[in-house]
Amino acid sequence: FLLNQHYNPASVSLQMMKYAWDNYKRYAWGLNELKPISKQGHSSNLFGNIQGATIVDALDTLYIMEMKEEFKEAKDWVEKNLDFNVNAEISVFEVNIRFVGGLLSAYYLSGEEVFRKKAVELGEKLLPAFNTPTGIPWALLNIKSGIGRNWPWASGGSSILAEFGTLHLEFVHLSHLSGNPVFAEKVMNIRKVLNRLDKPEGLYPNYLNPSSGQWGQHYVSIGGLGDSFYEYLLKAWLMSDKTDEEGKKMYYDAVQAIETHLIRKSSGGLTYIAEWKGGLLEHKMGHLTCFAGGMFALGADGAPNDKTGRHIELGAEIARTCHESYDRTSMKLGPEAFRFDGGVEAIATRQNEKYYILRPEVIETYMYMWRLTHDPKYRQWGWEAVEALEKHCRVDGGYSGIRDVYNNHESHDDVQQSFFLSETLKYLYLLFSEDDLLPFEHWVFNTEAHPLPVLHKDDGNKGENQK
Ligand code: DMJ
Repeated sequence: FLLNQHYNPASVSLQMMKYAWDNYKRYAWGLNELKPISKQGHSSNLFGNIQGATIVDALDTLYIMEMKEEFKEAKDWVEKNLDFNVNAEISVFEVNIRFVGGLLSAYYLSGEEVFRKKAVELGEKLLPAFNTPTGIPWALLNIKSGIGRNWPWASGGSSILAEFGTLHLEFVHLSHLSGNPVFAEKVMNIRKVLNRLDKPEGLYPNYLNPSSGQWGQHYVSIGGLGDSFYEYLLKAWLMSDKTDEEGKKMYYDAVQAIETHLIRKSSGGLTYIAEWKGGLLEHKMGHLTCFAGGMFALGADGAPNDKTGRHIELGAEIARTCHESYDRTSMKLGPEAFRFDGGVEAIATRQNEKYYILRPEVIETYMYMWRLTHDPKYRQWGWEAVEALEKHCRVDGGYSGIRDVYNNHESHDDVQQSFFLSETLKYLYLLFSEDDLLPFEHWVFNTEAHPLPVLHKDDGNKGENQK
């Protein structure tokens, strides 16, 4: 319906946000997520019984899109109902990126004290996760008892790189806003542990045991289990106004190793990032890995040894490959993972890798590439994604994921993920907006697309309202 009207693309993304929000409000208000086909709430065990994930994740998108009434109702809900005094075992990573990140952004954008208070209160609840022999936090924490543990499936009782490595930005801001150095100390210690360890070929394995301080299985990925660790090294440096030399060095060293050992070109000329399993390459790239195009381009400016051009080029090549992964499906939406082996390129071959759950990474990369190059193809590719989302994911009660993007008929998974509102729709809106809306000199986006202000050396302010 939206596509028949002569809206500009930014206002189409706004209308999509309104549709996602209104349906959430109507059928699942106060619950974590919406089931848009069954028209009821969806609860994920990632948040234990903390409620309202969609509300907190969506706050800053509502604010940025100037949906004032909706922002106000979301804020009222947070004030009255967001409660962390619950007996809940939660994922430290998920709660940090969605709840702490969402509250911090809402605070910095709106200046409303309630968000600062709630963010710090939640940050304090997460601190017992760091009570391990090395200070590498547990993946799971009961926020009432303070007892932590790791995912039972993780190699040798390990914590996960992308989980403990994706706390840095939020925890630095928690210290900044609370005046309590403990948060920043906890994440600086994670780096210390990592820097003491030998890294196979300069790569970071996905698994690290928090008791022994030793790597688990030597599996390396720039997608699931690894991804946002690399993102946070770069963004920690950018968020520090480029003073965090340690973060900078760790990032560019890691990219060097990734380029040498994981990045490959297919015979059809598509650049991809493979996975590494104990020295052997699996020629598979996840949808999650597609964020790396934007990351390489964002980091290009500071790349050592005249590598700026190479990093932008890598960003462009990854964007192109990920666009191909969309274009080679019937629905023009990308699969969860695609392969470069057995005679295929950028195509999912396994049934359980053919789903699309409203993920943002490809659109995120288009947004960075657009801002950094202004090549109009990125807006065009973003528009193709809008058309596909409207055609295949929009249902009567909101937006739903798809089980098989190669099929001609939609089989919906009946979940409207909270990151669809916090990331996918925000990145679309930014892709079609002017560059001075949340400019990169002043803001970095956490891995859930929540903007956090750069802590400038000289201004000593708290960054509020630099929108
Ligand atoms: C989000 O929660 C974040 O982007 C995270 O870094 C990866 N997974 C989802 C979106 O796909």
